[in-house]
Amino acid sequence: MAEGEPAGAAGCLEKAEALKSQANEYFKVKDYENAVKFYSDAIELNPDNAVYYGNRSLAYLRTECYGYALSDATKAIELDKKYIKGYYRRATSNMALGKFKAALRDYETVVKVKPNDKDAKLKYQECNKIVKQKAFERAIASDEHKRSVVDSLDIESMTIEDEYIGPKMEDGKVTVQFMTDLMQWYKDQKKLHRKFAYQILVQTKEILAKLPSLVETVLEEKDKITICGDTHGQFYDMMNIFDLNGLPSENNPYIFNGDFVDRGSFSVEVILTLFGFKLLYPTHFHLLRGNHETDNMNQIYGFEGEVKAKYTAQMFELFSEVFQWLPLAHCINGKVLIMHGGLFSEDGITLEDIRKIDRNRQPPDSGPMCDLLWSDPQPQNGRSVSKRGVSCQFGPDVTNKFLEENHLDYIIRSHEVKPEGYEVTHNGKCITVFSAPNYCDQMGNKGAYIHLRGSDLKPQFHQFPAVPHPNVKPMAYANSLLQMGMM
Ligand SMILES: [Mn+2]
Repeated sequence: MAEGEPAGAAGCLEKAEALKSQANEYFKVKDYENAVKFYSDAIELNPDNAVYYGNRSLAYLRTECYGYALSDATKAIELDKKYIKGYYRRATSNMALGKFKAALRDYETVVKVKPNDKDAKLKYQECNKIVKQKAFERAIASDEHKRSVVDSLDIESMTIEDEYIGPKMEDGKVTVQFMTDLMQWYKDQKKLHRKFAYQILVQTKEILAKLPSLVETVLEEKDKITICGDTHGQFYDMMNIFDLNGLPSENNPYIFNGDFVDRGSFSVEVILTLFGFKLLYPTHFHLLRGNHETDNMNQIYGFEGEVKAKYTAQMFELFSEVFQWLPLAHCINGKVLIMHGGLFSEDGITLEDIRKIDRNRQPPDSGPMCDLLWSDPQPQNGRSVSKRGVSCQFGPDVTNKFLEENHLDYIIRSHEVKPEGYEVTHNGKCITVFSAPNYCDQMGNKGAYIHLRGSDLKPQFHQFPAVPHPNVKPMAYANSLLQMGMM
């Protein structure tokens, strides 16, 4: 404290420091919401301390608010050009947003400032590798039509070794027996033979490619359907859903609302089980695309690494092709619309616009396809900049207008972890459901799924706790630059 400064200001700075310490305590026990709140209070009292922004940026990173994390890190650097953590955090935010070149610039700065720092050098090299690989991928992608992996596969000639005692498809078909065996096999941490994995992928691609971008189904008076949110590679929790709610069947239909893979380290098990059920019950088991069924996300959040570890890079490419055919939205009885993210950055989008989306691609940076996968609701009216740095946040007035114009009752979306596993907002018109309990082994949230009955289409919520899983940590296959501890 400089001498002669008024006591009031000193008191203010002291108070800000106390708030920061409190925020740090919340951060330590992973209460990121309160951490953000207290860092924000500290910033209000003293807006010139780079550390407050740097710390809040980290709390935002942990809650996947990459847009906010990015702007806080930028502010921290503005306030203190020598604040190294600011550069790390901005780089991490950019990595998470798939902006690898921007991330590289920050790692470069750190290496220049701290030439003897081994960790900084390692991160720089790792990021540089990704930037070069991306440039290479762009170069080959421009060669006219990309050939499908399917054309270069010779599944028939893949032999099943005598030692293999795992589940077997029958005449190339998924059966109830195969699915039962597969789930047990996976619970025992065994690997499905690559021949069957490829068969599942090729057949799933064929089925999905025939579906429209907006799937429309009818739920009869007496029927019930179960809607699940994000599962994120938490295979054992997904098995628990089937234990509690029954296996999928024609009498027990399901919708899984995207984000099947990444983060959780049993993503291969989750996705091949889901695809298996899609093949077994094509009209009673529905899958929608999430923002994690995309190349950018899979590259950093673990799925690509996991497929390469358990199978091959070629198989990952085929997964990517299949993901591109996942439908983007599902409408039940013309009244309930389901999508992974939410509504749109502009007014006037109709169901017909969704039907017309040419979805067989990586999602663009903006527009209706991007919004369906990425947007979030907000409590205040209107729209605002997304905390994630992609798409937008939409208010209750936006939801009302969209529902009225399209003669819908309400929307169900996923995409955000909620303490209770679900959340009802926008006067009951916007429902969030999330089915990965204790997300990433650290959020302490419940999971939930929703029952809808044809008779009234009223959502009934069912919550469930996390179950134990074998000792493979979440993010075990993720890019090292993003692994939790390194942030
Ligand atoms: Mn998501």
